[in-house]
Amino acid sequence: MPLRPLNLLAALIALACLMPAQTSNYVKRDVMIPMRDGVKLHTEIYWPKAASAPLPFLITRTPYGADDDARGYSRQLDVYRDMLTEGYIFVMQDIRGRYGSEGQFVMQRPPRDRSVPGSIDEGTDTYDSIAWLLRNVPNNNGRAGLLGLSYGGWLTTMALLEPHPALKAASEQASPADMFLGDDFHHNGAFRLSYGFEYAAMMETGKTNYTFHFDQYDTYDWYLKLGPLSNVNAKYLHGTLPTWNDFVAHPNYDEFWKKQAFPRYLKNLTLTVPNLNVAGWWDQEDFYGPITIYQLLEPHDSHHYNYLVAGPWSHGSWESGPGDHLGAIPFGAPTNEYFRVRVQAPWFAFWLKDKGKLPFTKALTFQTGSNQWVPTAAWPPVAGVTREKYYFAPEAKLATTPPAATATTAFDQYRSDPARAVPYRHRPIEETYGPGSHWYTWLVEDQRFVDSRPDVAHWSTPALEHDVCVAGDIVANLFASTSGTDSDWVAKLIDVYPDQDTAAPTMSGYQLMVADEVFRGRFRHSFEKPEAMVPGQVEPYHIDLHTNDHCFLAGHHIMVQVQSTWFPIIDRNPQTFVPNIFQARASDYVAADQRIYRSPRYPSNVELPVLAH
Ligand code: PG9
Repeated sequence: MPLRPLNLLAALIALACLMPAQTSNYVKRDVMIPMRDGVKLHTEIYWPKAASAPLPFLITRTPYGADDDARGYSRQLDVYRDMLTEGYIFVMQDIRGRYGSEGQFVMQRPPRDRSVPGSIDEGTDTYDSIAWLLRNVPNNNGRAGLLGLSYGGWLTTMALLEPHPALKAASEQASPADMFLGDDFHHNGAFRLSYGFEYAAMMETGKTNYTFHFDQYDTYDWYLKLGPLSNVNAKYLHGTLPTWNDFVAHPNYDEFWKKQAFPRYLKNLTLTVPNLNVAGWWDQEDFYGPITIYQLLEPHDSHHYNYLVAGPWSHGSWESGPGDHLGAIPFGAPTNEYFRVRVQAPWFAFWLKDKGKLPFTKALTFQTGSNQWVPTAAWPPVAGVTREKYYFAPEAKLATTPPAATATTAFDQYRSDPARAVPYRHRPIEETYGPGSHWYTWLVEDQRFVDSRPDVAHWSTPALEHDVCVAGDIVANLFASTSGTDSDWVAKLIDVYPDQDTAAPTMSGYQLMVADEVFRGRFRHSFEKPEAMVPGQVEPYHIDLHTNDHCFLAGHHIMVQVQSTWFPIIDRNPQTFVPNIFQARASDYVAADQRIYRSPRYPSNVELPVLAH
């Protein structure tokens, strides 16, 4: 994640406060550290001038550059602003092939084959860097900590596969875990078009970040006019970006995706390094990742080194600012600061400096709605939780009782037309990381902007008589059919505020999306082997809406929305089955009639882990 304009602004303000008093307290060294294959990585080392005792290293590795200011100090130092006084040797390193480092950049280079002597990956680069730092930087205490956000989180997780013995604490934050199933590039096989295209262009056009030039401010229009995905290479990229070419060549969950995804490597790994997994409930890029990494490591965490923090955050928002709200949603307290000061700083001090005690024992989640931090001994919690189904019912209602026996063929129907795709956020849809972009908070946007569209179906409860708090895994169980031969199903769980919210009038009727996901129908039986759908045939779809911790307060409504386009974050499903959607023709994109069933035989519902009240 490059510094976003919002983050950048916050970073600049913060840095203005830090400078020169704080940053000039550091001696900076710029070095090229040799790796085992001779490639040298550009590294900045910041040593606190006043330090008398030996200090641990705190390392961040990044593909986005250290982003030095006019005085040559990395703006990334701001990430540590609440840890500066503690005393660390801060290290920032450009990964292979990016910014000042030698070698070749490979998007999420898969773990190495250990049987090949001298083979490298991002884990060995971290290992070699730590070894060099221990030997070449005087007055270190022999310990290293590693943390990073998103791509940096993924680099951190990679370093846990073959960790250097001096690595004593790590924190993967918003790391992707599987780019086909749940993170930046696809969700359940549905391609994340705007993100995938813009990110590939940013990373692979040159050695430093590049911004693709759109000739339209509202990229919704641009992507619609683009037409079939084959036009990306035909008109713009001409086969120059390896990552885009990989998207085209690997439309299914094949070895290309599996060998870079974490399940294979983490499912039997016993952590030997304490790791703090950090996730944001409204992370628009990588929420699946940190939760999945935590879950993969949990069954064999015999040293009790696997920890989880989840807060009311967008992607990495916890790194800067107070965090007392996200978009229009207030949290009643500065949650970002809480994390940085009360969790992250003591966490590293404990493991790297033997100071203080750990801030919590296993998992710490921020329960939204009630707006409180809740420590738990295990996540998801089991005690006091019952799985309750809320069934789709006639007249757009959501009911706690299953459909009546008389309702034999009941369904709701809408027409999904790829030519009139539902926007995923308010238009204009600015380029993802462009000026004024609303990318960072789109998951908390008021969903009323689409609820009256004829191609968005919805069901909701009456006003709740008491709070309904959910903690754990949410699933949308849809029974659906299409008149086409391929289809996407997008399910959204929404907290609808009271029609007249006397406590917060401007929030009256607000539709806050709490959980959401897309499922590409062709993969309903297998992500490896897509299959055409049979027109009119009802099929079950169990859509994982992921884990959550949220209270629907008394007076609010629980709503579910279902739609079949979510554009351009998700590419348009042609709704005609073709072997590879990246090679679909314009004529393959057709409108289809979608039915969501709510009969005794096909009781579509959303399943919630409800806490006893
Ligand atoms: N979400 C970004 C990313 C991580 C890993 C691979 C591709 C993209 C990021 O913010 O770094």
